[in-house]
Amino acid sequence: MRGSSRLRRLAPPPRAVDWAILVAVASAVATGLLAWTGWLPPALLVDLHGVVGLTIAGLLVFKFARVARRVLDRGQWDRATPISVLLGIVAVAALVSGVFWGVGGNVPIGPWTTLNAHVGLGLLAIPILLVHLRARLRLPSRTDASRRSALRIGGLLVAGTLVWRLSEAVTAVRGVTIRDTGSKPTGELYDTETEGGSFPVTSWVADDPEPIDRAEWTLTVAGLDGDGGEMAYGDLLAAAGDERRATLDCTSGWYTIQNWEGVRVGDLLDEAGVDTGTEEARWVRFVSVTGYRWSLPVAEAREALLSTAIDGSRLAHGHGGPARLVAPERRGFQWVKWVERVELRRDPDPAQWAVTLVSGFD
Ligand SMILES: Nc1nc2c(c(=O)[nH]1)N[C@H]1C(S)=C(S)[C@@H](COP(=O)(O)O)O[C@H]1N2
Ligand SMILES: [Mo]
Repeated sequence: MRGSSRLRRLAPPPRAVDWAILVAVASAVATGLLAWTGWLPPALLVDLHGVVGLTIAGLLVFKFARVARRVLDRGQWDRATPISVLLGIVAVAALVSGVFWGVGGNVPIGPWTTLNAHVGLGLLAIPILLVHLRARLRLPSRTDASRRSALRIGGLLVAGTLVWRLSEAVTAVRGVTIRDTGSKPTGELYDTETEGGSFPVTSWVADDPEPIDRAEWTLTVAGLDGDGGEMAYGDLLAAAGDERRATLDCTSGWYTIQNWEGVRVGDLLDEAGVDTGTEEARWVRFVSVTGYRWSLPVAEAREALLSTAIDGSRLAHGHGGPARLVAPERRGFQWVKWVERVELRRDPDPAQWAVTLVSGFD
C-alpha cells in the first residue's frame, strides 16, 4: 500500500508516538474533568481539551498504521492484544463522540446525551489504558526524544489546533450556540424552550424523593453556635421577593436560562439571626432531604438564591420544590434541590463530591 508506506515515512519513532499519546491522554483527561466539573473556569480548558483530543486523533493514525498488520493477523495475537483492541475501539468512540458533540451533533441514548457518552467513554478508557500499559509499557530511549520526533509531534499539535478552530467555525456557521462549558441550549436537544418554559428534570442515579408536602416541610437555618432557627414554607414565601435571571447548566450538556424567584441566602441567614460576619464563618452548606448537598464560600452563598418559584409559578417537585439552590455561574449539579437545611460552616465539605454520586441509595 503506497499510502501507508508514505504514512510510515512521516511517522515519528514508534515510542515517541506512544509517549506522546500517553501525555496527550493524561492532558485530555485532566482538562476534560476540570472543565466538566466546573473545578476551574472552563473557557480555556475546553479549548485545550479539543486541541489535545484532535492531536490524539492524529497520533492514533500513526499508531494504528504501525500496528495494523499485527492486529489483523490473528496468528500474531498475544494475551494482551484483546485489551489493546478494546482500547483502540473505546478511544476512537470517545474521540468521535467528542468531535460530534463539539460540532453540534447529539444522538441521545435514553436519558444520555452524546456528551454523557463522551465523558463515559473517556473515563472507561482510563482503566483499559492502565491494563494495556502494564503489558506494553516501554520506557523511551534517547533516539525517541529526537529533534525529528519533537518537530513531527509539534506539527500534529499545530494541525490539531487548526482543526479545532475549524470545528468552532463549523458550529458558528451552523448557528449552534455552545457555552464555554460545552453545553448547548435545551432547545437544541429537547423539545423545550431555552429561555423560560420547561426544561429537563435531572437527578443523579437514585436521588428521587417522594413529593414534599409543603404544609409539613420546614427549613432549618443553622449558625455555628446553635443560633438560627426553623422556618415554615409560609415564612419562606413571606421572605421571598428576590429574583435572579440565571443559567442552569447541567454536566449532561444542556443549559436553560430562567427567572428564578425566592430569597437571597444572605437575607435568609440574617433573618434567622445567623451571624456570617465572623472570622470562622467561611462556608454555607445546602442540604437536601435526600442527603445530597453542596457548600459555597460564604460571600458567594450570600448572593445565591434559595428559589421557590420560576416566573411566578411555584417550583415543581422535579425541579426541587419547595426550595432549591440557585448558584449562578456554578454547574447544575451544585444547585441542590429539595433543600431542607442551610448551615454555616467553618470548613468546606470534601465528601460532598462523593455524596452527590451516591445519595438516595440507602
Ligand atoms: N438533591 C438533588 N439536587 C440536585 C440533583 C439531584 O440529583 N439531587 N441533581 C443536580 C443536577 S445534576 C442538575 S443539572 C440540576 C438539575 O435541575 P433540574 O432537575 O431542575 O433541571 O439539579 C441538581 N440538584
Ligand atoms: Mo446535571
